[in-house]
Amino acid sequence: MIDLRSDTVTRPTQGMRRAMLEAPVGDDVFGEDPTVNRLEEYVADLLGKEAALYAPSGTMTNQIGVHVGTSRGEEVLLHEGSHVFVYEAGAPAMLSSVQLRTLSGENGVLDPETVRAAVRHEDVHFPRSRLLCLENTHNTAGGKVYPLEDFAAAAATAKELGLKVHLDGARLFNAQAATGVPASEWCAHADSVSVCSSKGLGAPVGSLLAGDKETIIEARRARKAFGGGMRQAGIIAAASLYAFENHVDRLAEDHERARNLAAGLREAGYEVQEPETNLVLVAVDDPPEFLQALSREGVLGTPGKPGYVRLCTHLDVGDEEIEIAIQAATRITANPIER
Ligand code: TLP
Repeated sequence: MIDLRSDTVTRPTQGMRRAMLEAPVGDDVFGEDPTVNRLEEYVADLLGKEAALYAPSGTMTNQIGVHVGTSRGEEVLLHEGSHVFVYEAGAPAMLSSVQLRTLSGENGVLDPETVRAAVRHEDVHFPRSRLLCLENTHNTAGGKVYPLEDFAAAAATAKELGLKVHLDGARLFNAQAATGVPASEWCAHADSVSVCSSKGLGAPVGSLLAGDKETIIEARRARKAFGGGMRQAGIIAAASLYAFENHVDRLAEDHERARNLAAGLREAGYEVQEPETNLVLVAVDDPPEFLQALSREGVLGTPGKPGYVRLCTHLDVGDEEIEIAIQAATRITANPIER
């Protein structure tokens, strides 16, 4: 099977496994795991933040970001297709008792005026608007980069109106690879930033939340409350550290393969959104049926935004797999699915 469902499906490389085997460990709840401490410092530096916190998943680091950025009963503004809203099982309501207000914007980008119009004025009837969540790259938009200027403008408007800003940067290094803009440039406009080592960077598990020292002290408490305090976590943190040290630059290869996949599918007659990073959105009449047909041909994908399927390139697919995937999709167009 050629698995293009997500960049989360990768297996640890030999080098990564060796780093895990050799990692010095300690009890991280006591703050005594040298590998976790090294990882947190490394990522904080990389993102230009004072501190960072290691956690099991991007969902958890996003939810910790929501938790430390809000109080009970407040409102979070975010794009209607954002991961925090669509794919996190209603966690902001469950874990932080906050309300979400979704906004529209092309490619996951929020116009500053849309943000301004959504911020509530002080009135006893209204929840207080407290946090703006932005996502880069934007998953449901098809891996679109949030242009730095637009990001800075939305964040500046939020701050002017007294809101904090959280960045879901699960694939932030894909944005860096696609544009040459250092990840830290986006982070400079956010109070908290979540990044994942388990997406394109290829680690088996692990995300980090970065921010100023005070934010991360609070985040550490929230991580414990959410059940994310881990003990000899260095054994897995070593994989994340290896991923950040070795797999950031190679993301450009995934992007090139995504472009090749898009070109091949177009040649086969599909309508494909031009990928900016490693996610390819293909328009099909009936996504579930198409995915079934594709899987019978040995290729896996997932549903994308309505009317699209998503195919994702990653560390475990090379040029040959991309070629095979194109051939598989071409066979399906040659034999239209019966309805
Ligand atoms: N996204 C997964 C699925 O949950 C949809 C995927 O396959 O793309 N933020 C963004 C933008 C994400 O895409 C994801 C994972 C997360 C956060 C959550 O990360 P995990 O899976 O570590 O909780």
